[in-house]
Amino acid sequence: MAFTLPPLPWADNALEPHYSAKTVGFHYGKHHKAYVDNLNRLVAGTDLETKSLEQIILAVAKDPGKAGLFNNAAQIWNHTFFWHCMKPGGGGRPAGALGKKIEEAFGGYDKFVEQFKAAAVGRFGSGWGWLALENGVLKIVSTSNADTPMTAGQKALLTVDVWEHAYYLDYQNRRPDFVQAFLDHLVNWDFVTQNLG
Ligand code: MN3
Repeated sequence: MAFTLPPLPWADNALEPHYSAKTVGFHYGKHHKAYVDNLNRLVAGTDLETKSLEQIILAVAKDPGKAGLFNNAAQIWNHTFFWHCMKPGGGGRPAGALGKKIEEAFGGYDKFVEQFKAAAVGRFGSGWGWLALENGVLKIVSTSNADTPMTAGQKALLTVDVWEHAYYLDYQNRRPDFVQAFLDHLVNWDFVTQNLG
């Protein structure tokens, strides 16, 4: 198998009560795993078998004939990144240099929260909300379905999955409540700092 399902950075019940073991079980154990299984099937016997996930994503992003490859590769990358964006006891206002950078970029932490929520909650259908870096500037963006900032030349710093499978078991249709809980209780700002480099 060319690709494997990477381990979670925490126990499956570690994010409770904000993100349940049941959601993690389906989201990671079924959805994320399915993207890995699909990609392995799609690359088997092709020259993409030996490429990295990032290489595959960038190679097929603009090729409509390879949407299946792109969707599965990008979803593997997005999900692995998303798990690391959360930690038990996370969330809230980030401290130190990152907090200052966010305040300067968005006019305060509350303004950042407002804009991040608007992007994540306002994404019609399935997709992702992101904090990303473009030419050294912090930006909030949202992407549709499997789309991922690297194909737009942006470096991902933080993401929240707003596909229904990400929150429906815990929050049903209340996407805004999930995004709020993500920001208040789950964000791993240490990981965001690492991504800033
Ligand atoms: Mn998902």
